[in-house]
Amino acid sequence: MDLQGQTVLPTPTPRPLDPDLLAQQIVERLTYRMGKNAAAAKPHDWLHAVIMEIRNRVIDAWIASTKKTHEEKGRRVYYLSLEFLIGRLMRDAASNMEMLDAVQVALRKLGVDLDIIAALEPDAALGNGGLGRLAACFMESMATVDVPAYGYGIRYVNGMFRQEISDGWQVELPETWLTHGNPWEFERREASYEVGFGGMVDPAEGPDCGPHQMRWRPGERVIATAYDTPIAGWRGERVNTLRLWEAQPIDPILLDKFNAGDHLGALAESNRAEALTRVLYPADSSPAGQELRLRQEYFFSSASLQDIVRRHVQYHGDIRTLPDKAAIQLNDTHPAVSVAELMRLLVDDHGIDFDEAWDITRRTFSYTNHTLLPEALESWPVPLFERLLPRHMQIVYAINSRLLGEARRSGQFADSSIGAISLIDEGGDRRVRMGNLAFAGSHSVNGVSALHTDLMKQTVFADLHRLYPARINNKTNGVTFRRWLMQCNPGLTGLIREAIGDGFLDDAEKLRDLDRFADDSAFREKFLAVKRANKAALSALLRDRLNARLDPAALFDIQIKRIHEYKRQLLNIVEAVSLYDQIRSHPEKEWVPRVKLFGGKAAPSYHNAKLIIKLANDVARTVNHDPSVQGMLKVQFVPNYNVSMAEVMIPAADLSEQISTAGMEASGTGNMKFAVNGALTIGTLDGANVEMRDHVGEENIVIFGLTAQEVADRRAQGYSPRDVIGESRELAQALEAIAGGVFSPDDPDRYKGLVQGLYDHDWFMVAADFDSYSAAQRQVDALWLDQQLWAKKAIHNVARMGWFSSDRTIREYATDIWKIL
Ligand code: 26V
Repeated sequence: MDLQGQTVLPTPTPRPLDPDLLAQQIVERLTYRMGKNAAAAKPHDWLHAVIMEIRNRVIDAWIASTKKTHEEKGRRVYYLSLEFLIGRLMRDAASNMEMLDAVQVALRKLGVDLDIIAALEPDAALGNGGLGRLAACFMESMATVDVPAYGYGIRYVNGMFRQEISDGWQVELPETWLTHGNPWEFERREASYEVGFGGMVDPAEGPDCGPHQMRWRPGERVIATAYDTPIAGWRGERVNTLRLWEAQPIDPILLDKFNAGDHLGALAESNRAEALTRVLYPADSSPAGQELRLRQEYFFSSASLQDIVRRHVQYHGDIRTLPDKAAIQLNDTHPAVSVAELMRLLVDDHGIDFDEAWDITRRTFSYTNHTLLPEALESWPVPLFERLLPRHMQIVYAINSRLLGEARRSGQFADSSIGAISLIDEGGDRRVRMGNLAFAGSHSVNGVSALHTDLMKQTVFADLHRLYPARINNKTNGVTFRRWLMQCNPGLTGLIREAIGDGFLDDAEKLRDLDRFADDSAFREKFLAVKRANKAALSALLRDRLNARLDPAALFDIQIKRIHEYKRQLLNIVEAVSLYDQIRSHPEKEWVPRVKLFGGKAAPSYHNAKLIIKLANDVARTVNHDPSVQGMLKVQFVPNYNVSMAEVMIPAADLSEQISTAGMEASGTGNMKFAVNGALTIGTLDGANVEMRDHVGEENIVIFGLTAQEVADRRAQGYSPRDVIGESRELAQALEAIAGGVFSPDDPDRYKGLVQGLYDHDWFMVAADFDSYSAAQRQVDALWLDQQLWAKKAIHNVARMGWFSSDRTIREYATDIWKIL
C-alpha cells in the first residue's frame, strides 16, 4: 500500500541482458516449463524456449506501452486489414528488443545454432502479397515512430497456400502454420463480440427512438474472439497490438441442438462459424464462393468496430468524441463495410441522428486504394448484400441518397454522369461499389505512389474527386529497414556501420552519408564482397533445396512477386528465350554470365499465371540442360516464394526486375527492398519506380518502355501487336520457338494460346516494350563488365533509398491523415 492507501503493484524489474543469465533462463524454461531435458532437447524445443525468453521482454515493453497509451488519452490509430503478411517474428522481435547478439551468444554457449532454430519458425503468411506485407511493415513502423496503433485482421487457420512445383506446374497445398502452436499470440476470451448475418430489420420502437433508428434481428450469429500479438518497434520504445479475430459458434458446445438430439445440426453450425476464419482468400478468386469472402469482411469489420467503440466509450464516455480519439484506416476496400457498420452502431445502438452519425463516421475513417485494375475493384451483388446484411443495405441506400443529393446540388454533374458517383452500380446486375462507399465514408483517400495517386484522380475516382477535390492525397509506400536491411543483410549492415556509424539505424535518411563511399575503391571492393557472400549463401540454399548449381560470380537477375500478367514475368521469360537464342547463334561473343531467378505464386484459378510458371520451368529445363550455353545462362524457378525466401533472395540480387506495364502497378515495395540492398533496378516508369528514379538518380537505374501516358495513347489509337512483332525479328523468333513447342516437346501446343494472346490483343503490351527491354538488358550487360562502375551505382542506390523507409510513410500518415504527430 502507498500513502494514499492504494495498492502498489510491483513493476517488473528490467531484465539484464547477460548472455550467461539468458542461457540459464533458456535452460530453465526448457526444463521446468516444457519438461524437457536440455541434453535431449530437439531444435523445435530450443526454438520455443528462446521465443519465450524474447517474449518476456516484449511483454514488459507491451504493458508499459499500453499503460502510456491509456494515460495519454490521445488519439489512437486503428489499421483495418484483411491481410498481414508478417513472416517470422523471432529475429524481428529479438533485434528490435536489442537482444539478438545476446541470444546468439547464449545459444552458442548451449551448443545451439540460432540460424538453424530460426529457420524452423513458420512464416505467418496471412496475406497474398504487397498489400499484406505493407500492413506488416506499417505495424512495425507505427511502433517505431511511437504511434499508438492497433492492427485488426483475421486469424486464418490456413494462410497463403504452400506452393509445390510438380513437373513444372504449380500445386497448392494448405499451409499449416499453427501446427506447433503460436507462441506469439494471446487468446483474449474477454474480448469477444457477437457478429450477426441475415435476418430481419424492424423500426425501433420507444419514446426516445429517432426516425432512422432500427432494430436488426440477425438470423445467424457467431462469436468473434480476439488473439493478440505484440509488435515491437525499433529499440522496443513502443509495442503495439495486432488483434486478429477467430470465429466460433455462439454456443461452443451447441447445447440446445445437442440436447434436442440434432447432432448433425450442431456440427453444421459450428463448422459454418469456424469456416469463416479458416482460409485466406486468394487475390483473384472467381465470383463463386464469394459469399464467404463478404462474410469474412463483415465479420472482422464488425468485431473491430465493436471493439473500438467499446474502448472509446469505456475511456472517454461520449461516443460523439470518437473522431477526436480514433483514426480508422481502411486498407483497401476489404474493410469498407465498416463504414456502414459504424453508422449502424451509432444510429441503432447509440441513438444518434443519421446526419450527425454520418459526420462522425466521415471524420473517423480514411481509406487507402491499392489497385486500379478494374477486375480488382470490389463490388457485391445487391441481392447478396441485402440477404447477408439487410440493415447495412438500408444504410448504404440512405448514404447514397445524401451523396447523390450533394452531387446534384453542386451543379457539376449532368444526370447522365451522376451514376459514376453512386454507391450502386446500375449497369447490368445491380452491385454495391465498395470503393465508392469507402471514398464517401472517409475524410482522406490516398494512393500509394505519386503516379498511382494521379491516375486515381483521372480514372476510377475522377467523378468523386470532382465532387470532393481535397480528399485524394498521396502516401508513397515504404518498407521497414529493420527487416529489409538490418536483419536480412547483416553483412551490408555491418559494412555501412563501419563506414558511416550507427545513425542510419535510427534514421534511414542518414544512409546518405554513404554516397561519398561510392568513389572509394576499397569500400567498393568490400561492398562487392558482401554481395558475393550473399549470393553464395543463396546458391548454397538452392543447392540444398533444389539441387540447383548456381555460380555466385554470375549476374543474379531476380523477379520475385505474385505471378500476374500485368507484372509481365512473360516479358522476362521471352527475353530470356531470345537471349538463349542469341548465345547459341553467336557463341564466339563475350556474353555476361547470368542467373535468372523467378519466384512467386499464382492464384489457384488464374489459368495464364499458372501457365507462365510452367513456361518458366520448361525454359529452365531446356536452357539448363543445353551445353552450348553452359556458364552463360541459367534459369531457375524458386518454389514457394514467401517472406522468408525474400529475405535470402533480395540481399543476393544484382538486378531487380520491376517491369510491369506502366500505369498498372500501384507502387511496388519489392522494388524498394532490392535497391536498399544494393541491386540495380531494370524497370518501367510505373508505381514507385518513378520516385525511385528521382531519388537514386537516372544514371543509377535502368528505365525502359512506354510511359503510362504512352500506354493509354497506344491503346486509344488501336494498338496492333501483330505489326510490332512483325517488325522485331528477335521477338518473333522467341515467340515462334515458344509457340512451336521448342520448350514443350511433350506437348507442343501447350503455349500456342498464350502466344496467340500476344498476337491478338497483348493487353499488357509485352510486344510493344520488348525491343526497349531487350536493349536495356544489353545495357545492363555492358555495365556489368565494369564492376567498379556497377558497384558505384549500387552504392548510390543504397545511400539514396532512405526516403523509402516505412517510418517516413507512417509519419506522413500520422501528420496529414491521422493528425497525431
Ligand atoms: C487483386 C486482384 C483481384 C482480382 C484479379 C486481379 C487482381 C490483381 C491484383 C489485386 C491486388 C489488389 C491489392 C494489392 O495487393 N495491391 C498492391 O498493393 C501494394 C501495397 O500498396 C502495392 O505495392 C502493389 O503495387 C499493389 O499491387
